[in-house]
Amino acid sequence: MKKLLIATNNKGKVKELHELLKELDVELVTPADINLNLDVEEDGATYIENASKKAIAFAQASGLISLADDSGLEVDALDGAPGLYSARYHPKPGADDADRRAYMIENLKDKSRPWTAHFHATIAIAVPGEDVKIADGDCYGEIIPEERGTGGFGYDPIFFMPELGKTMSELEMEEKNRLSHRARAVMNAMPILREIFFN
Ligand code: ITT
Repeated sequence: MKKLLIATNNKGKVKELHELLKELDVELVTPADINLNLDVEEDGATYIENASKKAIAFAQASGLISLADDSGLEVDALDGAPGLYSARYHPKPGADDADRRAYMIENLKDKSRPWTAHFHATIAIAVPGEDVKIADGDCYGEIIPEERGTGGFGYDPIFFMPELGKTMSELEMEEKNRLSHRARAVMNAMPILREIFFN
């Protein structure tokens, strides 16, 4: 069976992508499965550049078809920040997801609500020796000042989805995987993946 490497070091993404990519019916492999320890510097100016860089680096290091995700949270009252820099959105090195959520709320507290925001995900697929293929997805909601829920990762506990009356952390994984930016990006990537693996 052909293999697809889920090219990310983020455990939350690995879990979600594993579920989302199951229906493709190829063998899914994580960096840990093949003892691959690779940290790619994310110095691109766009999600596409960073996702492509990660997918290419993992494909080159493993020889496997590789799928990377570059994503972020864009908050309107913060002029689209942290966006591309969502994983590093804190002045102190060593900060974790909880520190970043608290920092975001601190930066928003004097701005009028609702704090509308959206998640964006760009997926890049690298086939060794071929051009990178891209797909993306978005998910709209708002930031709330208190944490709710225990699921997901990153900014999920403060990302509220008004039409559901729940934060992303309060969704079952199956529900997040129908509605999220990453779910939409994977859905848009499916025809590309089917072409790569089955044509
Ligand atoms: P890899 O590069 O190894 O994939 P990373 O965490 O560094 O892992 P990104 O550079 O794409 O990945 O950073 C995206 C950040 O955006 C992530 O660390 C979270 O803080 C946030 N984020 C992305 N998707 C999210 C989601 O579904 N729920 C909550 N936060 C999310």
